[in-house]
Amino acid sequence: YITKDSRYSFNHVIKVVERLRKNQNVKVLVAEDSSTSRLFIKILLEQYRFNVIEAEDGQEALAKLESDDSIRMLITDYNMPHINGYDLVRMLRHNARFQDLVIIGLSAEGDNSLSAKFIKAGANDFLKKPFYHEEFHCRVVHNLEAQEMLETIRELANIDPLTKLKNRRYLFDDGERMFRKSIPNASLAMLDLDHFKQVNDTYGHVVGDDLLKAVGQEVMTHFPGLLACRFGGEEFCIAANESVAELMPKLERFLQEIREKEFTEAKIKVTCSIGVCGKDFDSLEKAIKIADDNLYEAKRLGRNQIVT
Ligand code: GH3
Ligand code: MG
Ligand code: MG
Ligand code: MG
Ligand code: MG
Repeated sequence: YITKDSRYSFNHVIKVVERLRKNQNVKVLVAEDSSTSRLFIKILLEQYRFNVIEAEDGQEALAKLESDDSIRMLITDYNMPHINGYDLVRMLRHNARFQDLVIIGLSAEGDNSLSAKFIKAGANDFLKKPFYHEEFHCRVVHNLEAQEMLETIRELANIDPLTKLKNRRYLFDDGERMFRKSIPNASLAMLDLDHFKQVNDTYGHVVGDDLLKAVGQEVMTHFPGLLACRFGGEEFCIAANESVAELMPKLERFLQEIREKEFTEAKIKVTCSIGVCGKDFDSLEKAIKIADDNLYEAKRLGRNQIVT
C-alpha cells in the first residue's frame, strides 16, 4: 500500500503509518449474517490494523454496541435476520449515546434508493457489494477522520484551553438544558478570585495563568458531578443539580482550601469570593444574575466569603 506507488511522498507515507498506528485503537463492529462476507470484511479491516469484532445479525450488533462503549464504527449489512441493517441504524440514531458512532451500510441487493434510505436513517456512508477494496478502505478512513475532526471541533468549542474546565459557551448550551431540567432542585454559585489583578501586576501574566490553572484544578476536584466551568477571566461558575443546602458545604470547603493553599512556585496566597443562588429563579440567566449580585455583595463586605 505504501511502497508500490512511487508518487507517494515521504509525508504521505508518514501520514499512512500514523493512521495505521491509530487504527489499532479503533474498534470496528462488523454486522453481517453471511460468514464469508463477514470474514472478507474482517480481513480487509485487519489489513489496515483495525480492531475488529463481529455480529451475526442486527440484534447481536445492538447488544454488543449497548454493552461496549469503545466501539467507534459499525459496518452493517442490510439484509440480516431479527433486525435488518436499516432498522439497526434507525434505532441507534434515535439514541443520543450513539450519535458519534461511524456507520457504513452495505448491501448486495436493492436499487440505488437503498443507499439514500440508509443515509437518511443516519448512516455516514453506504457501499454496494461487491466493492473495490481500496474504495472500501478510503471510505472507512474518510468517515472516521471526519468524525474525529467533528469531535475535536466540539471539544475546542466547549472546553476552556487554559484550565480544561467547560467554558461559558457550554454552560449556556448543554449546561442550560441540564440546569433547567433540575429546577427547582438546583442551585448555582459564581466564584471570583480576590484582587487577581495584583497577582498579574506582581508576578506577571504567565504566573497568573499558572495560578488560574491550579485554581481550575481545585474547582474540578471540589465539585465532582456538577457542571463547573470557567465563566470568564478569573471567574468560575458552578451550576448544580442539587439544593443549595447540599452545595454550601462544598463551597465552604473550597473557600477554605483556596485560602490556605500556596499556589505556584512563587507560593502565592489568594482568596476567593462566592455568590450563591438557591431560590427565586426559573432560568439559568436568572440564577446567574442573583448569584452575581450576591458575589458583588461578598466583595463589598470585604471579600474571602460566601453570600447567599
Ligand atoms: P476583585 O477582588 O474585585 O475581583 O479584583 P480583581 O483584581 O480580581 O478583579 P478585576 O476584575 O479588576 O481583574 C481581573 C483580572 O483578571 C484582570 C485580568 O488581567 C485578569 N485576567 C483575566 N483573565 C486572565 C487570564 O486568562 N490570565 C491572566 N493571567 N489574567 C487574567
Ligand atoms: Mg445479509
Ligand atoms: Mg476578581
Ligand atoms: Mg473586579
Ligand atoms: Mg472578576
